[in-house]
Amino acid sequence: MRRTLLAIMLGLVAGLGTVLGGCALTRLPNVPLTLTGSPATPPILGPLDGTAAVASRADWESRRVPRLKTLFQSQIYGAMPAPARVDILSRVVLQAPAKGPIGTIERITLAVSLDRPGPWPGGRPVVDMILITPKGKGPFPIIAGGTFCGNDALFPKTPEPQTLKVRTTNMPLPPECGGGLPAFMVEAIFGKNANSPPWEAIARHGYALASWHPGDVVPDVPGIAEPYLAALTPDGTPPDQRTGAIAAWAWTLSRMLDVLAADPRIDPEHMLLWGHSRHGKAALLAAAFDPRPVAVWALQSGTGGASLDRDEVGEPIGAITASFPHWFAPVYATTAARPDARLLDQHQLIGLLAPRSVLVGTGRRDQWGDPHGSFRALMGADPVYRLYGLPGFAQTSLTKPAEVGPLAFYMRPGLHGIHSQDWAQALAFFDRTVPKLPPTAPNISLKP
Ligand code: GTR
Repeated sequence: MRRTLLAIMLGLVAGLGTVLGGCALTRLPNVPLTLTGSPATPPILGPLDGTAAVASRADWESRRVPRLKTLFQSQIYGAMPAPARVDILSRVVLQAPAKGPIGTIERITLAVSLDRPGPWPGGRPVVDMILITPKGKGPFPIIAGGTFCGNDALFPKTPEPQTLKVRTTNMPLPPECGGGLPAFMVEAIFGKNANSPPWEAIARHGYALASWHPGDVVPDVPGIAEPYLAALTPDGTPPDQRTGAIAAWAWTLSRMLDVLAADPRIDPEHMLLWGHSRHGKAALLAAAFDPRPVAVWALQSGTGGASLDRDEVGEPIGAITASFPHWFAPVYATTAARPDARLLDQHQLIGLLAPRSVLVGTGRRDQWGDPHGSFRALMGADPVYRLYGLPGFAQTSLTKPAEVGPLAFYMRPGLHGIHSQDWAQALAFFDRTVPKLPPTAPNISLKP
């Protein structure tokens, strides 16, 4: 009882902090509508760390891609955990609404096998993945990603809550997700889709959705995350390159794709990733290391995501590594005061996704997320796409996303959050850039 009261009080304090933070943020000014800042450096095809400039697409793939993957691990995100076997512990069909476009809602609980036991209950990471498929037979293209408050928050207004017991893991949720802040306030501050993607609209566009809580694998709390990170770090990794939480979450996304790719209802050729903010960083990193996602939508992913870091516009490296030391390899913090020691910037991460589709979303008052730095990161990645004979980043407006090519950017009004218009942009982008199978059910249309 006392623990419950304590949890409620902690939730209220966290909730109040969020409200006050949200109120302070509403005073942030808009960023300009004309681009500011310098081009991304180093040039993406230029010399890197003593190696010669990239001469061709084959040269990019055989020499530069492996070098960049090594450097992103050793300089920023820490060592990626090794691929691992995934076991399906259970599949439970949850009741789907009878009306509307949803066919099934299912909870698939996965366990990932590691070489040695770690601090998770049972010794290995267990993930509750919610899979929502449209009506019809499929196979469906799938959009996969994590949400901040996990699966309980996915169905806020469902009339049959007892049928939607969506969590089996005992890993903690952030305190502000424990009921401290009523859902309507979360939506008012962080947007209608802050915790719950618009799964009906997604299904109407013909996509399945896979959702999970990244805290199931690494709790998003400095200090508390460390034993989990230590357990995921490959043997022999230098301590300053231990796996960071973003790398761990990215690796888990790949383990989810392992399961989804083997599911007959899912089209393995059309798997897409999405993520907001810290989870947008993880979605980009996952696709940089895993060739299977054909498209990524990163919303307000900022520093360590789709924004350039070297210019220190938006969230500085010193600030992000002080607040969230568990997200990155410890070595990343040491470059905060030494911009010259940095070999990389985030346009090179986006370049690793070529030739696949990338949509970068930003908010005009989300200065911390650095909208202009994200636009310049896409410009910096463009030459790699051109090696593939693609139009690259064919966009000049900061607000109107490109209508051709695999790279696009948008800047909507407002702050940090996930609004219906963000998902509308993402679905329009996915519909445009990801050719889908013809619909298998007569009642599903692929267009809005
Ligand atoms: C902020 C952090 C950002 C961003 C954001 C989020 O506090 O500074 O880098 O990731 O959290 O994930 O909502």
